[in-house]
Amino acid sequence: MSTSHTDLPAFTPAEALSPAKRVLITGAAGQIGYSLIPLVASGAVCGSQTPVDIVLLDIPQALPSLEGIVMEIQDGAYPLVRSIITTDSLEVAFKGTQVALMVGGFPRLAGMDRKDLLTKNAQIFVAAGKALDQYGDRDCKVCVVANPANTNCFIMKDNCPSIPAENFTCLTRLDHNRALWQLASKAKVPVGDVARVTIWGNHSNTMVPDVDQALVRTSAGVVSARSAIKAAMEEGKDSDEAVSTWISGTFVPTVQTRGAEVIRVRQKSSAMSAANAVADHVRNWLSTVPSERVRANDWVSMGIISKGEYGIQPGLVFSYPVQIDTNGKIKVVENLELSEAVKAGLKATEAELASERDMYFTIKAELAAQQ
Ligand code: NAX
Repeated sequence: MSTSHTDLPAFTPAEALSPAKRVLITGAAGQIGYSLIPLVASGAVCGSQTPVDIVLLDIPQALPSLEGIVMEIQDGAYPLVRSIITTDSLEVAFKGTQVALMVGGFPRLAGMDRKDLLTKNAQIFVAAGKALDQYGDRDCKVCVVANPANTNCFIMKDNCPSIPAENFTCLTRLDHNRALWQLASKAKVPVGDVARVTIWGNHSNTMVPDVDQALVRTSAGVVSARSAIKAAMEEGKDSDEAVSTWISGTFVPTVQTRGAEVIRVRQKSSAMSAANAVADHVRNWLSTVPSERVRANDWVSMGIISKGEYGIQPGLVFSYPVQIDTNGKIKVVENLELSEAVKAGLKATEAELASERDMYFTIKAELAAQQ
């Protein structure tokens, strides 16, 4: 085929694109930021048809490094990127923000206990919540990544009364994806042939990975996870008891402690898979392209503000199995029959979240008394 230089290139018609979104990434100069920014720029986060105005926030010392990242975004020549801003100002960062990816936080240093860590991060998320309340888009969608993710999300909402509670979420998709892979590999199927796994509760070691409702596509058809695991086990070891032992003794602790294991092996935390999980979480929620949403008759795990589903205290940010309609409305999958082990796990992870929330209320009172 020959191309005449007088023919116009096939530029994407403007009407083929969705309205642009202003996307804030906090902690943009950090490890996850470096893996996440190209995913935002390429459309893997907000959807492949959605242009983005990218806003990168970090602390003042990190601004020079952000300038280098801006050069790299420019050099990526991403067709969806309309503009790039770097800042250390909350006002600039949150002005008109439509998607807030809250990655920046204070790391756990040697000798810090949970309350010290929560105090440092509470200050960051109180300020972020207030800034979003004051400057953000009224329908801004929030995904909190920085740990303690569920409670940081709780704190942000507590300081942002003007934006609906259903817009606040935290990331448990990395745990969900880890569970998918562990189950697929045990059942000896590709990961895309696994559906309906759930992560319940806190993004911490008390999370409850649950495969009781999971389905696996095998050569024998679509079967329960337990049947698929049993069929893939060595002959003679393929008992129901062996399946239960693998789930409680290998699968659950592997998923719960995977983050620490990656640090042990890689000597750095799991930034690439975390960024990929943020992309999955937000794209499934916000993309305008149907194939980029949650698969029909499947679900994903998200930390959301509980309305009391499954007996959890309302207001806690709790990871549930969710489906998302075409308007981006997140709905908990209800009426699942839970095993006694899962029910007990839910109580324990709920108790941990309630204690983190109460610790925050103490910190809030102490901060108020100092003013
Ligand atoms: P890094 O320490 O590499 O980056 C954090 C960035 O945040 C730094 O650039 C720092 O300057 C910035 N920062 C600190 N205070 C800030 C503030 N007040 N405003 C804006 N930026 C600020 O950590 P990274 O590996 O990127 O991890 C980021 C967070 O994700 C951590 O809290 C980590 O624990 C959490 N994670 C959460 C996961 C989840 O599934 N929810 C999994 C991955 C990760 O562990």
